[in-house]
Amino acid sequence: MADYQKMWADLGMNLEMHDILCSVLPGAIGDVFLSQKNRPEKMDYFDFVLAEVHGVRPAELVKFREEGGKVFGTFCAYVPDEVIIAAGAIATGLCAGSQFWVPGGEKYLPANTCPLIKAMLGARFDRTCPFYRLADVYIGETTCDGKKKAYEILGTDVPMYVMDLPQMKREKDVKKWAGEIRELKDMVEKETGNKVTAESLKEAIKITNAKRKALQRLFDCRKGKNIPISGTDVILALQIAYYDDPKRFTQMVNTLCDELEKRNAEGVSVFPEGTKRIMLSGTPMVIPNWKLHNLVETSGGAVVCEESCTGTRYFENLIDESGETVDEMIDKIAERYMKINCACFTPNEGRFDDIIRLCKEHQIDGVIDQNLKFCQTYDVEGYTLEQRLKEAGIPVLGIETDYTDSDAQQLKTRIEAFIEVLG
Ligand code: BJ8
Repeated sequence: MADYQKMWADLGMNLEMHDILCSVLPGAIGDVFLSQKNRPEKMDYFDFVLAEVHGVRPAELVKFREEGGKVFGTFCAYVPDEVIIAAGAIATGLCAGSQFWVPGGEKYLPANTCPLIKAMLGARFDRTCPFYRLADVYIGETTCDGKKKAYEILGTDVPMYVMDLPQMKREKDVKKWAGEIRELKDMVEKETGNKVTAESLKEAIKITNAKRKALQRLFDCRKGKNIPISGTDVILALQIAYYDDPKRFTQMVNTLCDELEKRNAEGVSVFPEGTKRIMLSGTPMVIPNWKLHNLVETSGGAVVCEESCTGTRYFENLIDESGETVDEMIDKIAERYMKINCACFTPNEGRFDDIIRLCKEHQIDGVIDQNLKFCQTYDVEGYTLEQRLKEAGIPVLGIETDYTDSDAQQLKTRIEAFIEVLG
């Protein structure tokens, strides 16, 4: 990584501790990404963003703020970036996927809390992540109980705004979410001093829909027998989606897709013929959590689909672009976001239907349903998911894990055995 010491110091980061975090990154990139054979050339952009993860994009955000711009940090796929973009601000993901931040979070939270939540608090309070320093306002949401309560603690250190997400999907719930988005708009307008107009919101919807279409195209490239890209590379792109400039990201994903479509036409695959096609479903895998992808793809499988918020839940369903007034557009935004099937909702039948549909579309041989330790909603939902997949004749392996490597060998053995019985 280039020298960003001054920027990090100016952001009030703990430089000593941050150096430790940065020192492990080159090794991880080499082991997980660069060691893969026959990678698409256009992954070079995503490799660069990863290598400079705490440098290039934070520097852009610093400049944006110096020019008077506001940055909003988000933690969930339900929070609509459109409203933030329409107010001339920047949205950046803040979910944390490294064990490095977990002990810091455990100073504030019970040990039996989901690692994603513990890492969120560790990243903020240890002052080792520039994105957490750069966001002017954090936007939380009432999804799982752990996150809700953690936002109260974060709110002691940073301006925290929480959206009240319904837990059911009746018509009145969609209306309620539209009301929450209207209030978010008011808050963002007040913070930025900019008005969200029909023109700016229409443009923002076009920007995010284009991003969704590019990601759908990327996943479409993985539906045929030929596998032009590893799941390990795809998960990296999805993780970067939460941080990068949306227009640039869309362009880079489309450029990657041009190469992948060419590879498919020419039969260029990153895996030998007959490699078992795996779907990873469940809790999100946020940067830098590549643990399961790496395990599956070094155990004889290929990940060809992710049903998660770092997967299809992030980009499926476009926003209907027919709205003309701000009010109409907010209704359309709410309708689209309420189609995301998170296990925080009850009932959540749509998620089972989605997974079975995706299994067919991606010609899946087996599903690995991953649950981050202590995530109750996905854990409990795993029971019904398993039943549904069995009824549909799709083999499934349930896995519970965290951000440590302590279970890696045991998981590898289980994954190898699962792939072997897929025949
Ligand atoms: S829409 S999946 S991004 S809430 S894994 S913190 S649920 S205990 S991340 Fe999520 Fe939004 Fe749902 Fe997606 Fe809680 Fe579970 Fe941890 Fe989770």
